[in-house]
Amino acid sequence: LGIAGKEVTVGGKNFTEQYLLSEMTAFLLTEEGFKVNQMNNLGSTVVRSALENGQVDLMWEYTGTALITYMGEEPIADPEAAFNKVKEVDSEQNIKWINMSDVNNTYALAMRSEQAAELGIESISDLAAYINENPGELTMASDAEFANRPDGLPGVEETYGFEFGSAQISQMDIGLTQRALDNEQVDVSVAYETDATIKNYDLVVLEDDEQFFPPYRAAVSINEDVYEEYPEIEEITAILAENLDSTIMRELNYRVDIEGESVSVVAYDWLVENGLIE
Ligand code: PBE
Repeated sequence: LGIAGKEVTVGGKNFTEQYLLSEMTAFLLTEEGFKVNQMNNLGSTVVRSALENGQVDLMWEYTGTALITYMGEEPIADPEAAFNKVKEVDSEQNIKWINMSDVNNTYALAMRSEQAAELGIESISDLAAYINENPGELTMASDAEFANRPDGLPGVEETYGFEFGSAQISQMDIGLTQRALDNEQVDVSVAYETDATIKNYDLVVLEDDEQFFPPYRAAVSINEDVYEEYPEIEEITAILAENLDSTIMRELNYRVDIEGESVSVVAYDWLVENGLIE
């Protein structure tokens, strides 16, 4: 650190929003004279380990993910309180949390509008009741993380009192789940709140009537030593936290996932359009 000039590694996960956040952060840091490396396309626990062991210096992480999946804490419904809790717990890990945004990328369960209406399913409670009356009938598309995380399907099933058998679950990339649902290969799919694909197909998001899913606000988690060496990173990344929200994020995801534009172009255009880089 420091000897060869300002250099940092930005980490990111394996879905469009994360590629965009990583790319925007890299553009902004580069503009401020940093040499930026990127380690993208990683699963949550992998990128988290990389942050813990110093291979990754900073990344955009979600409060709910850290709280429940990394820290094993109870969910906290209030976004600020959740942010304060992850800050507190991670201060012991040499990780600092800064710049919580209004981007709330929570998990959701989606169905085709028509089938949901036919079966009378509007909420996850309705789904649970249907599955309990008709065991083994409905199938589900899930990415590997949702199928296994405590804040994913196992927790949903426990809270709502139902179970998809393992034969009913098709695991696939998150980028494929909505299409599988639309194609009638499955009846239910995991979705991310900021996904562009929900509105592109005729899908409904089931109401989380037991409020199982906590807030998943995107915020910067950063290695404490790197932060102390380059405190200006707080102001540089604040630009994103101040300007992004779930609606904007969904539009940017839409340009990549539905319109097929590249992550770099979408990230760069948006920063320029908003006067955030020259
Ligand atoms: N999420 C929804 C997941 C993926 C999208 C934010 C809960 C996560 O990365 O933790």
